[in-house]
Amino acid sequence: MSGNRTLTMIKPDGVRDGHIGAILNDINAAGFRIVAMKMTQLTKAKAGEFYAVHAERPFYGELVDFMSSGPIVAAILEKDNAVADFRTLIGATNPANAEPGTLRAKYAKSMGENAVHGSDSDENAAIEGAFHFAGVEMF
Ligand code: 3AN
Repeated sequence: MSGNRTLTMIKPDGVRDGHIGAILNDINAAGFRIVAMKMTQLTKAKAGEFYAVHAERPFYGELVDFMSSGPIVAAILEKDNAVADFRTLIGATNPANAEPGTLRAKYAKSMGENAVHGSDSDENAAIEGAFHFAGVEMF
């Protein structure tokens, strides 16, 4: 993937709460092109692998349980400056601190159940994109 792409997941809370359509609409309205997309459910093992960087953090077990608790929507998004612009669109990790109008301010409930994931670097965007999608699934 090029530096103009990022990986997002609408997390189990966002799907459970019926926000898939609204979140995708906000993503398109912010100028991102959807390059790849699927609805899927992570096993605990796959969720643990995705968040392996957080393995030593106290919330890791809770995070893995939550991320494997129901279906998610994973997507690769394309736009100039995709990683940074998408982090701006989703807002702070804790929705209580997220700027008004951001996805987490609008759709998230807590630090743990915060509705949307966005890659934090171009390097991780490429790794996370390949985690969810084969080359033939990227358009
Ligand atoms: P972000 O998703 O904003 O990049 P990270 O990378 O620090 O945040 O954390 C990854 C995920 O771990 C968050 N999206 C959130 O679901 C969960 N998380 C982070 N901090 C906490 C916490 N203190 N308690 C519970 N879950 C957390």
